[in-house]
Amino acid sequence: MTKTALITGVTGQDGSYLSEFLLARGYEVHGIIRRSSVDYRERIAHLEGTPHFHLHYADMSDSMSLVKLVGKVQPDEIYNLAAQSHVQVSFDAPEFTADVDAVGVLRILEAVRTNHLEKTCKIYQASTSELYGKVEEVPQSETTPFHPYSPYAVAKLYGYWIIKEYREAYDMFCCSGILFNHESERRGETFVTRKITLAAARIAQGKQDCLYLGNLDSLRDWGYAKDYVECMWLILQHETPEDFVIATGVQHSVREFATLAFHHAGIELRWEGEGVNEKGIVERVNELTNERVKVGDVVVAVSPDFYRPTDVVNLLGDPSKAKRELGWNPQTTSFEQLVELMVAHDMKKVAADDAAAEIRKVNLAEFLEKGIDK
Ligand code: NAP
Ligand code: G4F
Repeated sequence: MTKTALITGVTGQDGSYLSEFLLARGYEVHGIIRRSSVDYRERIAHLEGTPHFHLHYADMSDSMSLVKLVGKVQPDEIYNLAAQSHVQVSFDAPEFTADVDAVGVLRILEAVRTNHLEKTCKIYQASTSELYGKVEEVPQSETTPFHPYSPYAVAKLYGYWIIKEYREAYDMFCCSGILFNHESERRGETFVTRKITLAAARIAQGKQDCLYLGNLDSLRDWGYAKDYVECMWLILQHETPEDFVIATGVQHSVREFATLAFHHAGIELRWEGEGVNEKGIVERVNELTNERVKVGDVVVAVSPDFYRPTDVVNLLGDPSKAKRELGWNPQTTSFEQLVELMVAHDMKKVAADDAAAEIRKVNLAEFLEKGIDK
């Protein structure tokens, strides 16, 4: 029997990998897109027009569009991935973040109930390690208390609890995957990993002088997005509806990520100074590095513009339950392989892009992340 899946957030990093994963398993895949003045659907462009892949206009802030679409598609599984997913942006747009990331989850649940699908349609909710926030223990597991530490995390906490509530109140098969950070070649360009891999590639090719970052000490448990979408599916195939932590169980700092990324781009870094005065300085370059890059150049600096009002600094997941009950391997792609594949991708991308366009992109990315009033 062909299964039908509905994915919200299909144009995002995870939505694109999940679409590929489900199509390969014979699913009929429907995705929600929202109207914008530019049609930027780079991550799913290769899927558009292929059989079994369908796109529909709707919006997480518009209940009626969701009710009508769920009724039309009659999904067996809904993957609710749509969100305003940038933590720093949630401080600038907290109300929008709450509407989409919190009430949006409720709208999906009610759309399923309104269409009388609550006994047949399973729902996956994209929950997050940000719920642990100002962490109360390390590592974090399914039993660790939550302490959300941003408007994004508070909105996602509502999503987590409303999923649990509908599971208990209406006996629905709805679950949260508490996913730790997962990255890829398709990661948005203002998340720290992709910002670093793109900048390392641009600097090595003489197209950018310096990368400005915020808190270099922040610790994350970084996995590969392509490995993580498998878990979303496994969670919905599990016999009983339960919540799962999905993580690698390995932790690194932003500084370590940057050191390794520059290494793969051909630049060895040494670090000098502390806090806002810390600098990443070129120690050695390989023979492929652009001649503009000299030993002693400062290529990484700290800018307080990228500090957050409250920052989550110690995330490390314990994936034991997912390993045991879902048979999932958290080490399919190691941290070292992840950094290498992201840098290799961005070295090619930057080489192919026109230099002037690259400089415009650096300026735009910094402008967008700093916010217009900073
Ligand atoms: P992403 O790349 O930022 O994608 C977010 C998706 O949500 C995009 O398709 C976006 O559409 C869509 N969206 C945003 N607002 C919407 C609205 N009002 N109506 C309809 N669609 C809307 O995020 P991701 O990294 O793939 O993450 C997927 C989900 O997992 C998110 O819920 C995120 O919060 C959560 N999560 C991510 C991580 C991680 O490390 N990646 C970890 C834990 C949890 P546009 O393309 O039109 O903007
Ligand atoms: O890459 P980030 O922006 O990701 P963050 O805040 O951890 O959120 C991501 O992962 C969550 C799962 O834990 C998801 F729920 C969420 O949707 C998103 O996908 O920042 C990572 C860390 C932070 O501590 C930040 O302060 O890196 C630090 N950082 C240091 N310099 C920076 C920068 N972050 C960004 N974005 N830009 C910087 O220049």
